[in-house]
Amino acid sequence: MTRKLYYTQRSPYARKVRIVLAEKQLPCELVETDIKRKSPEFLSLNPIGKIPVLVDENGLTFWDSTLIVEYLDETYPHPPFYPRDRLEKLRCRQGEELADSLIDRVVALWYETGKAPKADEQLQAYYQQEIDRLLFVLENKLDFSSYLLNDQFTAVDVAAVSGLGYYTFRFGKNWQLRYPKLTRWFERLHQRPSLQSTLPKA
Ligand SMILES: N[C@@H](CCC(=O)N[C@@H](CS)C(=O)NCC(=O)O)C(=O)O
Repeated sequence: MTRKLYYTQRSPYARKVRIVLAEKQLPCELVETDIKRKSPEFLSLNPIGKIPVLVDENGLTFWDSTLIVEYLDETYPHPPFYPRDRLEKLRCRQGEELADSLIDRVVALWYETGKAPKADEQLQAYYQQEIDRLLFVLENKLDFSSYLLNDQFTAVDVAAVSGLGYYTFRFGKNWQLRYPKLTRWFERLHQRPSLQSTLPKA
């Protein structure tokens, strides 16, 4: 059976999984999914109705990007995206959660920006403030290490670069004027084929 990922091309959550699949060199059929009109087949895979959803080569179904990344890492340990030490792994999961909340805020800001007939400016300002606060936290994480958790490319970097990639795709590169360490980290990560092959497209 072919491994399948239900996704949308621009989704930053799905991009987390696509980066990990590419880094681990795991072939996967990508199934573009209409999340505005969800098919009964798709809802039978994920009753929450969100992408990404992974159906593995044995027909096992997983959803939620973080759980899929963890499943892939445990099943195909090379290269690793979580530390093996229990407490270090929890710290990594926590960092990933922080980066996921950046994704949540960027997606919410984009949604609010395009809202007809009029966006709620107060809400937009709130999301923007939250994004700036989280970027500052991430910037400070690069004070003592070359990646966000330690000196290795982990699930924290995967989630954060997917979030920042989506922020850049929707709102441009202005954030780079304020966050020099994140900018260097972002540009360095984008030299990887797994990042280049998963860029969101207009
Ligand atoms: N916590 C979920 C979030 C996934 C998510 O929100 N996906 C969006 C697309 S970027 C979605 O499917 N939205 C459809 C909906 O909410 O109806 C994960 O990490 O997988």
